[in-house]
Formats: sequence, structure tokens, C-alpha cells
Amino acid sequence: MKFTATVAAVGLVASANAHAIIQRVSVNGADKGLLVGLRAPNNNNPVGDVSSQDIICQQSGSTSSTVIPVAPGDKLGFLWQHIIGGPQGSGDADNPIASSHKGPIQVYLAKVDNAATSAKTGLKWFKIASEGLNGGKWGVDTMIQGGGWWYTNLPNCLAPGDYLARVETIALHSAYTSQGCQFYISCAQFRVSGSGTWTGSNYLSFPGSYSQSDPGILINIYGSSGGPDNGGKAYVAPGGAVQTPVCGGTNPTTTTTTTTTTTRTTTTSSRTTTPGGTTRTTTTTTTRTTTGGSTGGAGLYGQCGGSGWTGPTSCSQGTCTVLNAYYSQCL
Ligand SMILES: [Cu+2]
Repeated sequence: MKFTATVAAVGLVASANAHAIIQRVSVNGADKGLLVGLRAPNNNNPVGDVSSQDIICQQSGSTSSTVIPVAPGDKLGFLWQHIIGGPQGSGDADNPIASSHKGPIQVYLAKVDNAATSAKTGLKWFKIASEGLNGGKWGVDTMIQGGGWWYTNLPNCLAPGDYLARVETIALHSAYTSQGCQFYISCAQFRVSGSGTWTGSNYLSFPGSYSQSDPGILINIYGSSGGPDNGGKAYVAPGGAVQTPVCGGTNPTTTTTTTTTTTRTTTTSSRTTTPGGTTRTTTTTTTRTTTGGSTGGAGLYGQCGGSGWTGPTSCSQGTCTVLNAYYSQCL
């Protein structure tokens, strides 16, 4: 089927009650509650203008005095629903978001003094997660399969302190016209514990770093079959690569030494709660030395290859997938 104006018109009519709001955060599977630790919009109208202040955390809406405690490596979950609290009216069959709303899901962090009170402007954002298009499946498809939940992990060895997390969906079903893309964003408020040192890299600004003509924003995702598979081509989400944490190597407990050409250090923090209720943090540093090629592997959605890439070329989670000549990602 060829993509036609009729399809576009149907899409526009259907979109009024097809939008979504990111409205819950979970940490290691524990739901923190509706709008707790979140800056979320009051209505589900998307943002289309990347130069708008609303591209930061969506339209101003609900605020929360809660800053959610987390540790590096924690599993974060975010929940999309059509409107605050769930479905939009009776007979709402396509909650949490219309399945037409194909596109990536991405998460950025910015370090702030106090996540509950910090201004959203002027921050230095860095990307920690991105799920675009892989084998015909979009990040939004993963979220819909999860009943509205989508997960990623906080980077290992992230420095302690407060962060805003900018969680975004870019629905691309109408992105073939300028500002036809639909951004759905909420910002979560986190307080990171531990003794990590990494504060991100390759910082971006919002607004500023996204361009309305970015090939990941102005795009017709409908291939010759009429399906939303980007014609089988790779999709490159805006905002560059997921940043790989640089972990300092302290207190090595395991060292394996063989013939040396490549050395990679992995630091893993695990939290143990004792019966007394105190929390202990154990840091294990493993230095692996191999001959030929780098090892250790990038995390899920991390970069694992591409022209000029000197980081890990394998994945500790997922499969290293070539998206284009410049970027391979663990998916
Ligand atoms: Cu919509």
C-alpha cells in the first residue's frame, strides 16, 4: 500500500485520544506511585516544536516534592498511560498509547543541586538509554508490550547526587511534515547514592541540541509496504549515542593476568540490606586482560561499534546491532 493523504487524515482524527503521559516511576520493580517524583504534564498533548521550552519536560503540569532514592545500576521503570490514571474514557482499547505511535524511547540525565526544586533550564543533559528501531520493532512497541512500562538501568558508577531524568517518546507516525513529530516527555527526580564518579559525557542542551530537520525527527517511517518499518532502513534517534560510563578502578578484588594487549576494568556495585536496616555497598572491581579485541561489553542500548569507536565492541546485555556505519548498539 502506498502512503496516502487518506492515511494521514485517519491518523490525525485518531490521534486526539491516542496520546500518552509518562506518569509513574519504578525502581527495581517497586512502583513509586502516581506522579511521585515526577514532573508531568496535566494533559496529553504532544510537543512538536523542538525549540520550545516544553521540549525539556513537556508542558508544566504536576510537580512533586519527592526525590526518588536510587543507586547506580538500579533498574528504572517508567509508565505511559493515555491520560493521568489510565485509559481515556470507556472502550479505550489502545491504552497505554495508540499503536500507531511508533518511535524511540530515550532517557537523558542532568546533574542538579536539588531535583525537587531545580530549574529545568540551562542543564547539561547526557543520554543514558535509547531504544529506536530494531528488526521492525520500535521502542514504543516494547513499551506497549510491557503494558505501558519501559525499563532501563541507571549507569554503573554514576556519581552520587541529584539528577533530573528526561524520559521521552518520539511518536513518528506524522513526522513526515515539520513539527509533525510528537514528543511525550516527563522528568523524573532522582537522588543517586554510592561513590561513583561518572557525571556523563557529550552533554546536550534542551532546547538547542535537537533540530527540527534531524533525520530522526523529520522522517517518513512508512516503507514501500506501507508499514511503519522505515522501509527496512536503520533509524538513528536524535541526540547522538548513548554515553558509556567511565568507571574508576578502585579496590580490585579479582585480577586475572594473561598476555597483555587489552585491559578493561568493570566496576560493579551491589547493595545489601542487613536485618538491622542499614545499607552496605560492596564494590567489586574486575580487571580482565585479554589478547586481541576489547572485552567487557557495553550495557543494554550502549554503543558497541561504529567508525572511529574505541569503546567496547561486545555487549554485556543484548546483541551488538549495526545501525549504521557510525553506530552499533546493544539491543
Ligand atoms: Cu498521539
